[in-house]
Amino acid sequence: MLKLYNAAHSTCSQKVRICLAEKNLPFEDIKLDLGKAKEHLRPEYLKINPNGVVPTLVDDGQVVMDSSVICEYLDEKYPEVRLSPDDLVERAKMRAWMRFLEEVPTAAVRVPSFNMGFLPRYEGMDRTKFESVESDVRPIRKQFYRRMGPSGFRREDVQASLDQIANTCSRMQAALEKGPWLLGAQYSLADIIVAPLIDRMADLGMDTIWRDKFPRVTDWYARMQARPAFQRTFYPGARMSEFLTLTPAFKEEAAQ
Ligand SMILES: N[C@@H](CCC(=O)N[C@@H](CS)C(=O)NCC(=O)O)C(=O)O
Repeated sequence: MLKLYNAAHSTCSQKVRICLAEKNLPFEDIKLDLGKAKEHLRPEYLKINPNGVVPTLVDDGQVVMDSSVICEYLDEKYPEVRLSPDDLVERAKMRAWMRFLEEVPTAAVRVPSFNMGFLPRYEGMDRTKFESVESDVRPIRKQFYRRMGPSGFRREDVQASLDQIANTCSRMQAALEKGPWLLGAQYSLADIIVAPLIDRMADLGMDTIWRDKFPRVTDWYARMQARPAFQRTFYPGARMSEFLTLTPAFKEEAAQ
């Protein structure tokens, strides 16, 4: 039996949930509260994922971490529904997309997400308290939280993130010339892994980044949203805007 430790709104969890749904794999859905309860930082969870992040997959007692790694693992272990090309060169292209998506937009999307969604949690907290209860308790995110601090990322940081997301959309627009998917005819893990990032930006009201400039991204996103696996992943409560009051700050940069 597969077990997935995850959070409803976590983009990295959503990547794996889409993959599981595409493959019709049943799993035990273990939800962790990443907010007040910080269940992902408890000793019992850190034993299985020392990074203190979600998702983590446990397959028959074996732990697999990191969303992209989990997706590749699932695709290799359960090949009935294939989400990777057979051709080695095409598969290398998919992996190059995956590395790019981890390095560039996955990291970039965190910045507006935190500024617009999570910041109200820290309102009125001084830096010393913030560092002891929020940043320094996170095994791999201490520096990220310190950079944000209790009053949020600076405008330059937000702008740099939005530039990286625009860069991602520009690459998608070029790749989708052959379409309908990033690798052409073949729907793959590359589409799955970028989908929650695009969905988060849309949820934050920042689809202005691609709406006029990169119309193939708009069409691709509509194709993604029409897939049953996407709909199963984004159940009610899976979007930030449903449970947080988003601060409108920095929206104007996206519109430029
Ligand atoms: N490289 C990891 C990153 C996972 C990650 O950053 N997860 C976020 C949610 S999307 C998290 O658990 N954050 C916890 C925190 O900020 O303390 C993966 O792809 O699984």
